[in-house]
Amino acid sequence: MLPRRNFLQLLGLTAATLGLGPRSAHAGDQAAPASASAGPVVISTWNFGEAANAAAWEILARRGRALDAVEAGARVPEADPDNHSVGLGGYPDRDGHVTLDACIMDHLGNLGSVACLEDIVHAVSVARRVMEKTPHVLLVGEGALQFALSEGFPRQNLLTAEAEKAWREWLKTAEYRPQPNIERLNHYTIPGSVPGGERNHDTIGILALDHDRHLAGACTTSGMAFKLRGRVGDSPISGAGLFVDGEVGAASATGVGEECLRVCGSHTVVELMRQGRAPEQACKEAIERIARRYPTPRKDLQMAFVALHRDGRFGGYALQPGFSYAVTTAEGVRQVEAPSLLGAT
Ligand code: SD4
Repeated sequence: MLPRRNFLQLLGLTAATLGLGPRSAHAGDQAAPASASAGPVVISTWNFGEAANAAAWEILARRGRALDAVEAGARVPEADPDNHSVGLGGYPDRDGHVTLDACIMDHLGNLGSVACLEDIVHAVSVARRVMEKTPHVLLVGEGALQFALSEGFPRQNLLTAEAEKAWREWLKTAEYRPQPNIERLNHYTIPGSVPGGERNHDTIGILALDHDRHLAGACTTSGMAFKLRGRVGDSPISGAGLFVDGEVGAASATGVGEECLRVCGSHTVVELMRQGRAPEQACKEAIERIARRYPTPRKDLQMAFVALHRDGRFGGYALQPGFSYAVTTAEGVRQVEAPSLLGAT
């Protein structure tokens, strides 16, 4: 009988292609040597992520857990009324209700999520309670609210005057049309606002690697502005808006959640890393999978992924130009403009 290794070689398979044993290097690994960190690292979607990263870094720097770090980071935009796609101040659904989706996951596959949660600012913390205090992984709507209240979370109206004004303005045409990078524009309330300007914020996907080399991730959002009542996006769904595998890496998504859900986007990214792709390359291939559905390039929708390998490498990739993510390491914080599939066309 052939030794197992020779048998696999006969089939053209290696341990790395099977996701076994040490990962072999992919071309992308050499292509992006700058995107690595030897120590702890936290990355989060969009330009506002720096504030979230700072909260996460405080925990990582004192040798705290990645899980605590991503929760602390995600709570920053949730509490920010100027951020119109997360938590307090999020744009409502078309009937005027702010509904939140959130998810948190650790390196051991522990997972908690809430979807369509109303009246509670810190959806990510409710998701963590679901993970730690229930035998379930996902609570929705009224049940999620009742659970949150029973856990002592304060009830609060999340519809700010500014978000309500934007909603009433939208009602005049009531046209539901997701736009690329709307998160960077906030054009409903900040006329003339510059993409990437300081008051422009977005849904957050945040991934961290701690001193113990443990990974965790969180994702929290109020979803697409003026969505149909009851609509749930990718953010609270494991494998779509967020996925963490402690043996491989973590990934998170932002953009039009329906596109991500169709391809189980974050799971795809992690599986590609398992097969040896560098983080950026893994994100690129997931974006290509989304783009392939359309015979002509969709310039009107944005979808992006960020990924963090357990060895400290990270990367991101978007469908459209205009997506950036914040990276914090011991060297400090920086904003990385992600490459995009349609950037050159
Ligand atoms: C959703 N993916 O609910 C979220 C929204 C988002 O940047 O990420 N916006 O579809």
